[in-house]
Amino acid sequence: MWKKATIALSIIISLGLVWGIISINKDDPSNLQTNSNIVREENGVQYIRILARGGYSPKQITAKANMPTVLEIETKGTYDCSAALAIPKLGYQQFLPPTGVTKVEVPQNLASDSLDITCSMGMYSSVINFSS
Ligand SMILES: [Cu+2]
Repeated sequence: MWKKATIALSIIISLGLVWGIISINKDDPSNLQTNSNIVREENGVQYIRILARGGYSPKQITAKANMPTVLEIETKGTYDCSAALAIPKLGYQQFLPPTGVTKVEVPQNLASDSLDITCSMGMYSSVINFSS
């Protein structure tokens, strides 16, 4: 009798966990983005759009190397620490507004290899890989 109850309980808990994982993935905004609205070119400048909310998405981006590049960091009701943005390679550290788009220029000579974007505590991150 006890065993049956325990089995039933663990099935219910497992279903709850699975459901939780599925709904977390549904909310992941990177699932809705396509590459064409992440990296785009306009008049010889490369723009890279990153969403900061509960982390950064997408977490991996491929962009062109050695091009004048502008990051557009978007916040949308962002009250978590992903609003405390740090880009070590640029010596950049800034608190983003809870909602808006913050532009960060990446000089052409630094648009090479890779560029790490993190929260100031290093808990969340994203990386841009520049390929020539
Ligand atoms: Cu953090």
